[in-house]
Amino acid sequence: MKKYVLSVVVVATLSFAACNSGSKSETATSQTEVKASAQQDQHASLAVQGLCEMCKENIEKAAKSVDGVSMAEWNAEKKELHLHFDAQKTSLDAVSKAIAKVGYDTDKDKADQATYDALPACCKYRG
Ligand SMILES: [Cu+2]
Repeated sequence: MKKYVLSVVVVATLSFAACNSGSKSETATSQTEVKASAQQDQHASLAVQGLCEMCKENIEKAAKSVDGVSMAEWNAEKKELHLHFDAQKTSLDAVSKAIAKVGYDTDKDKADQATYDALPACCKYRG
């Protein structure tokens, strides 16, 4: 019985020591890493004009072509693009510009007329 109590004390002391020695900085480092990667993964919404399934494809493809974008989903009813991206690699502005470049207006950037004119007839959201 005494031996059991002793070993509990030893284990407790060891784990206490471990918490207060070398492994402390290791724990702190990995916590920082987790926090940093959580901050990098940003979720954002961007208003993007469009009409049909083809628009959806073009918009999502343009968004995903931007390095650092992990998820892009455009909602045709809300005219809204939902994005997940790595803030260390890209920004909402960069994604917005990539989408405007393929012909779709966002609330940040307007597609130029020539690019818009080249869209299929079903995608002429400007009316
Ligand atoms: Cu379309």
